[in-house]
Amino acid sequence: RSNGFPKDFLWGSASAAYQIEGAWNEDGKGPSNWDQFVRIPGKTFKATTGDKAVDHYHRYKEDVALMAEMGLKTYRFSISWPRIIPDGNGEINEKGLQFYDDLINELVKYGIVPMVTVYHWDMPQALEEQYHGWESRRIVDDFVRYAKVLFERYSDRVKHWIIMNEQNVFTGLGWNAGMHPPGKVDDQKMFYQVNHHAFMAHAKSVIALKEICPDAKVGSSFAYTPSYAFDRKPENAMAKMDYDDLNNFYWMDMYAYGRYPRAAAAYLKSKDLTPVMEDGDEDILRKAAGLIDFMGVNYYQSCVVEHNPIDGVGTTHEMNTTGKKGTAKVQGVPGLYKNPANEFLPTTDWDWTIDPMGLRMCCRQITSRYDLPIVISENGLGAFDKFEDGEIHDPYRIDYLKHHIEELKKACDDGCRVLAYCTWSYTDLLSWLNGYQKRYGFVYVDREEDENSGTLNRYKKDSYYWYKHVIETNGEE
Ligand code: BGP
Repeated sequence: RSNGFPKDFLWGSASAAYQIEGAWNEDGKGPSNWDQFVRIPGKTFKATTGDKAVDHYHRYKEDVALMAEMGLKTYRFSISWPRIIPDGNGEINEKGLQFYDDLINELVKYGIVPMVTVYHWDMPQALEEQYHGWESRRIVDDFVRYAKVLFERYSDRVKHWIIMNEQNVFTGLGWNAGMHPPGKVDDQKMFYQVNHHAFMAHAKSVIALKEICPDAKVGSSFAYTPSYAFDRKPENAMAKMDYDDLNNFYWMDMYAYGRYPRAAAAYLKSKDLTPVMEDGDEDILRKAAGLIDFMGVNYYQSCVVEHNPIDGVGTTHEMNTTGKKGTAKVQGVPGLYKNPANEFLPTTDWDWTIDPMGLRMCCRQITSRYDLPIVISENGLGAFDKFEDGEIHDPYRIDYLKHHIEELKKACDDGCRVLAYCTWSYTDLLSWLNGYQKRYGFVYVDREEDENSGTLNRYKKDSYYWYKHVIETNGEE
């Protein structure tokens, strides 16, 4: 018998400050690492910036009204650190705090549950200049101070908190692939050190939140890419184990258990990559692990893992950021694994594998390894949309989401405790590396790469009406 989604299931949608707000230098906001990074020629698609983004900063009321009309149960958004503390560790900017007060109040007015991400990648640029941001241990205290400002101000109305968004992505692209700030390439040693700092920032923030607001629910969101062994050759099954330990469990074990997978720790030691830790860190990490309420999962795709010889392929420093299908390259870690394409699954125009069952597998894996509740904090399809006489027909997006929701329902029937499902994204927004042409929203925004293009007006896509119905029927349709 199918029970389906729980009655109080949180049907939601998500965004991040830099990708929607704009108003990059208004009301006292300081510059972020992303404000700086997008200005380096060649770093992002057509050097698109979030200066104006989709102007959510000025249009938040209109956006929230559209959410209310849709019947959205929860809205996940992030807070911009440089809006709250412009130089990262100095004065607090009341106007920045006020903006999120207004947004939260607007959501609460319509009965939409606010789900807040503390860090979705926009760090005050001043911290980069003071001590190289995440590379320095000093960031931990500055981060926790910032997080506490948020908890003290908003936790009367905000009960769902996500501390970190995709720590694996911002560190991997920032210190290995050179595609996110600070744009470092193949700096493995620093990659693991930076991750230790981010784990400490996460852990100390979790502990602080529970002191300030014991009934808050907290976790971090992980970009989970579940894997398949290439075939039944034992060396490929072994490569899959290496992949999972180093790419998935490395983060999730730390959030859930406060320690690294043993095989990953042993690998780091053998390569002299073990991060420097301070006395007491392990206790703090374990304490926070005991306090988290859920595992946040951002799911887009699965991957294939094949053994990779020592002289095999390494990290790609290029990605398909144009939407020209078939331009993505295979990447891997020499001596361990590589990730060839999966010929059994279709792909998006940006070469992301489409695999709805992978979402159910993520939930099953988390349930058996950690037995934690799960928040699906992102899932969605990036696509080119066509605007025709005020209408946007996006059956491909409906199809993508429909199949993922069906698999999520099966995960619930399997006994996984799924609390929420947030699509990426609510309105169209800036895709970090792929510009505005890669669209994810239920709500179309009239703009292109050029800052002066378009009216920024909002239009409902077909998927908007479809998701409204999904919510009304609690996922039965
Ligand atoms: C996740 C990020 C989001 C969002 C999404 C889509 O990694 O948390 O911020 O951008 O991916 O990715 P992209 O914009 O690269 O298509």
